[in-house]
Amino acid sequence: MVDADKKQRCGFISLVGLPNAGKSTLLNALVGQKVSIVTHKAQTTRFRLRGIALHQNTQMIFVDTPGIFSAKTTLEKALVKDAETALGECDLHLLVVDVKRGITDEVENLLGKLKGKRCALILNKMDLIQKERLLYLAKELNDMLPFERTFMISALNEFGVQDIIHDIADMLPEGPWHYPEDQLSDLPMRMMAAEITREKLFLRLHQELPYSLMVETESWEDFDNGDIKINQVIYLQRESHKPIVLGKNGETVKKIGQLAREELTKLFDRKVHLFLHVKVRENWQEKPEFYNKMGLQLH
Ligand SMILES: Nc1nc2c(ncn2[C@@H]2O[C@H](COP(=O)(O)OP(=O)(O)OP(=O)(O)O)[C@@H](O)[C@H]2O)c(=O)[nH]1
Ligand SMILES: [Mg+2]
Repeated sequence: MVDADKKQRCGFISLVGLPNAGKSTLLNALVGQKVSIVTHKAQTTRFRLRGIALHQNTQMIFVDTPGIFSAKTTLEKALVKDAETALGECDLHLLVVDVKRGITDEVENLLGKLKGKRCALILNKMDLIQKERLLYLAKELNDMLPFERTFMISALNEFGVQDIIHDIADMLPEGPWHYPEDQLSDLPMRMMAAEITREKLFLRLHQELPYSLMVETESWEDFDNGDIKINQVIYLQRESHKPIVLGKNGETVKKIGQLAREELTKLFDRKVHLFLHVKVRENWQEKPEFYNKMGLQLH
């Protein structure tokens, strides 16, 4: 409940960590609705996106980011650069660590980048390890960087998530809210729709293929009866990927379209007619215009 006599607070809180740590799962749990796609594969998130939660008079703007790691390809470098932007922009940083994987060189590298900033530690996936190991990790990581708070959670089971909201609200500065009270995300619907299709592609396709494609919502039509017609293009890097994405008699892309349509229908609470078109753009990952479409920068 909003207390009219209490001053408003508002702040930006980054969710940073290695790929696959559970940042997007946590964002969705914090917001209470799916705003960021999640898969079991690393490097699912491709750009910063905001999810908004309210606690009493505080508006908390969580910024989900791509995982930070030692990037090699052009796309990977753009993802990491985008994530690192959040380190300069936010009032507070939540370092999300997958406790099953523990403290790796890349975690240590990230701790270096967080030095001197306001940080809290999120030990995620606590459902996967013993309590003694959890306590050991909490101590080790706090010895390396003194965190203002440490939370032990399971984002997947939404365990410990409300404690984060409750505890960090007071850490944010006083100031007017940035977004209307009912807004949950800054992602335009066309991009959300493209993300849902990309999630289904990630879940359905294997090896390097999901990483070498992108999805764009090309057109969106609202009909008088409430239905939505969406045309999307799936861009592939190579001609040889096309038969795999299409599948025998087009079955693979049909299944992906069906799964995306079902989820979009639920999400928008309207009937969705989704049409997927597969196009090859050799080496799109080297072309700036594709990064612009994704809200990223090439260099
Ligand atoms: N067991 C367990 N799995 C989890 C938990 N949180 C997330 N996961 C799983 O971890 C995987 C990665 O989750 P994401 O939320 O996509 O991770 P991410 O950090 O956003 O990954 P990138 O976007 O690739 O950087 C998914 O399969 C999740 O279901 C948890 O608390 N426990
Ligand atoms: Mg993610």
